[in-house]
Amino acid sequence: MKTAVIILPTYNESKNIERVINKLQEVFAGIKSWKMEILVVDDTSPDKTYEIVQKLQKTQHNLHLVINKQKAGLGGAYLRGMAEVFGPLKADVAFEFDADLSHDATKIPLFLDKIDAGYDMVLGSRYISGGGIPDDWGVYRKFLSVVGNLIIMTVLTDFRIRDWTGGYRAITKPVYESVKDELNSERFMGYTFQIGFLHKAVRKGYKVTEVPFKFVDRTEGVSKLGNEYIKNTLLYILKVRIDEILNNRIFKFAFVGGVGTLVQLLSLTIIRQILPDFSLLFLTSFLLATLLSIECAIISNFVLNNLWTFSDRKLEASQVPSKFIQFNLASVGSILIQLVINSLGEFIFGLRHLFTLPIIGMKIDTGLIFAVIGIFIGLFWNFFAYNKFIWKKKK
Ligand SMILES: Nc1nc2c(ncn2[C@@H]2O[C@H](COP(=O)(O)OP(=O)(O)O)[C@@H](O)[C@H]2O)c(=O)[nH]1
Ligand SMILES: [Mg+2]
Repeated sequence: MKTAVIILPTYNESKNIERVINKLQEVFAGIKSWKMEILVVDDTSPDKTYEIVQKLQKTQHNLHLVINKQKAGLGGAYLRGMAEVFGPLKADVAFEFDADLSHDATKIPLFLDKIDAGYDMVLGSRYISGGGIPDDWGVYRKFLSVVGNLIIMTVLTDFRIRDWTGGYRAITKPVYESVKDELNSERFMGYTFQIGFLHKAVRKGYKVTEVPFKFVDRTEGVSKLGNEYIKNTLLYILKVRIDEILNNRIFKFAFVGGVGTLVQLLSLTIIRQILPDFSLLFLTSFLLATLLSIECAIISNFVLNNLWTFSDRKLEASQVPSKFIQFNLASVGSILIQLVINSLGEFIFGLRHLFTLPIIGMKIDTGLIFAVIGIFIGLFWNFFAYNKFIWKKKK
């Protein structure tokens, strides 16, 4: 039989802890196909929450307790708890659960059903049908929670998950194992832990789903959630999103292409200044300078793509000469593609004026349209050729 452990992080929850534990045990009584346990992670609460737990442990044998000497924040408490749950307690699933009775324990079997159905992580959600936030929350708090989640979804461009900030979750061991090392840092010790954990799990492709529940405000004790949470969350999502964009292969490819264009323009200017005027049959100094500047751009593209865009598939020194020739051929291919498309446009439509852009007065004609189409198809070809021939995925 599989084991699930409910982790209760506590800091000054002496008025709630016994009721939560009793409530959980009541729900456990109805669960037949899982072995259910509880782990309280207390940061030596000044109100001695841990002493109440120690007293309950005398009669409840599925109740465990970890005491941190120092206050480690919510993330710190959960990481400590999960290390215990998936280590010594040898469990399959860890639940995150607030000790203040805000989370509806009767939903636990629904979480377990989802895990049994093959999901890697299940989230308690206030923002899907059947879920909810308290009616008596002030406008500001409702706004913050709803808009906060919308901002997170937008910045992370992921709308499949509706409740990113909730603290009621079931996590399977593989998710924990693959995410934990990236979270063991100062930055994730507070409430940012929740969004950081979920974001990493989603990006690694784990199957995540939501179960609705109605959030109930705590009646005893105080919330430890502060304003720094809002700031940290915003900083976190912006930072990871920028990182993701900068690390995107298409972005790098486009950036390297832009650098290549600059290299080409600059080298054309320089070469034309140092090259004496000459004309040999078809080869003029202008044509030679143009060809040389294109080659400079090709070299720049080759080097930067190798070191950056495809750094994960970097070429061996011995491959460089033949791959460089292939790279040149691919570039010639892209020029040919553009020539063909431009010519087709010219033959089929002729050079026709279409419209004039307002304000800047630029004339748009069919030639320009086909040039743009040609450039895009050429780029598409380049990216395809790089992926398929030059920096082939290593097997
Ligand atoms: N061990 C530990 N638990 C914490 C810490 N901060 C908050 N908690 C617990 O985490 C849960 C959620 O915190 P709470 O203040 O209710 O946050 P809110 O529900 O978002 O307002 C509660 O059970 C708290 O006692 C901490 O630094 N250490
Ligand atoms: Mg709470």
